[in-house]
Amino acid sequence: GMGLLMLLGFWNFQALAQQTGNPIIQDKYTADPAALVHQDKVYLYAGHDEAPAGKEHYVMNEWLVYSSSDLKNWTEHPVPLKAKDFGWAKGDAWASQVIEREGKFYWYATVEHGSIKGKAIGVAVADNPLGPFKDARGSALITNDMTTGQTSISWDDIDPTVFIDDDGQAYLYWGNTQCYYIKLKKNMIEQDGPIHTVDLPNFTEAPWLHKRKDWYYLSYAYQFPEKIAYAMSRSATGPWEYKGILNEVAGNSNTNHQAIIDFKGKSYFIYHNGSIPTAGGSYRRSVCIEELHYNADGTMKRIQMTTE
Ligand code: FUB
Repeated sequence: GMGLLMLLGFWNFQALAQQTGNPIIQDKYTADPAALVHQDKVYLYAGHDEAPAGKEHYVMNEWLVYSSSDLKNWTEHPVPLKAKDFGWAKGDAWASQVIEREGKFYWYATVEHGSIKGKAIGVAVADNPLGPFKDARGSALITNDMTTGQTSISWDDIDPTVFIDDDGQAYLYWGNTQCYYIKLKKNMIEQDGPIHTVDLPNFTEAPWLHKRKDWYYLSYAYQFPEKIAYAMSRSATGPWEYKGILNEVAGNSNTNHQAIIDFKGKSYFIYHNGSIPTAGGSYRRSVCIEELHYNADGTMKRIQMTTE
């Protein structure tokens, strides 16, 4: 009797572990997830944390791409983009996001600029979600010089999130300490109009813009160590109403960085933590996925993390 019960309990546990499978990538350290749903698959783009155990700073030279049709089994594909594929960049494959427009895939990515002090945002393009991606402009889309005066830091031009509204207008939000946004031209590689600033409580970095039903959501890394908080609006440009914390500090990592998607009738929150033993941590992070639930009023329920 008891033995059988324990065995059943063990099986249940195994099934759960397989189902959630966090962290979803365990043979490499992955950070700053961005996800794209395209033709019944999810494409996961992540920075590759390459810092050896004991090195407490970022070593990130390239991004990785994975695909899945069930969010359980992930296939890794060849390295789709490296920081130095932007000829004007010095390195640092920080946070990024990929979006499709008219059969082309545009990848907005943070890198360290080679000649303008500080971080910058480039855009690469491919004709399929796996790449290979190529620099679409030959120059940065956003550089530190363009936002000087807004903040005194050289790393405020990081963490792009891109979104195309129902009317076809594309927006790029980004920032560290200060959140910014611009409109993009239809070609997706040029700025259309001025840089705007957005003020959000305790904004650190990692904005992610998404829409569901009639609500726009701007989620972001909040304070440091980072929680994920969010605001809602009836438009892609605000005004934004702060709604609270969506996810707590994720185990053993100072940063947290989210992607939010709908896939096959469910919603998901994709993020990173530092949970891989024994070297995992702030500079050796791992991507995880949780189901996300919305309330009837459009607000999002707090994420229940299945690993720490
Ligand atoms: O991974 C490098 C930087 O750390 C990202 O750009 C930020 O969002 C934070 O995760």
